[in-house]
Amino acid sequence: MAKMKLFGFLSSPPVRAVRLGLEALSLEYDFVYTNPLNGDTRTEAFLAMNPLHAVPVLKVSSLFKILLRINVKKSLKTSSR
Ligand SMILES: N[C@@H](CCC(=O)N[C@@H](CS)C(=O)NCC(=O)O)C(=O)O
Repeated sequence: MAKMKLFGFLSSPPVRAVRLGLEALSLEYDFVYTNPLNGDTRTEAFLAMNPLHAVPVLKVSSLFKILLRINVKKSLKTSSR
């Protein structure tokens, strides 16, 4: 599975929250320094990932998305019992 990529900068509380979550789950990821104050979120490439031009953005593989979906469905099933 391709390594996840977290786009953001560490002064951003939402970016730090995602980072904490990834670290807590011991998930491997690459951190891609992306600072909205420098215009990094207004590039064509970034806007294709997030038209709202904000960080954090977590880029994951299609396989990870499928597994996440299965896990969410499983959790919903379990919590409705
Ligand atoms: N609702 C978003 C908000 C994210 C957000 O506000 N990010 C700020 C940095 S803390 C940002 O990238 N702002 C740049 C912009 O909106 O252009 C979340 O919680 O993930």
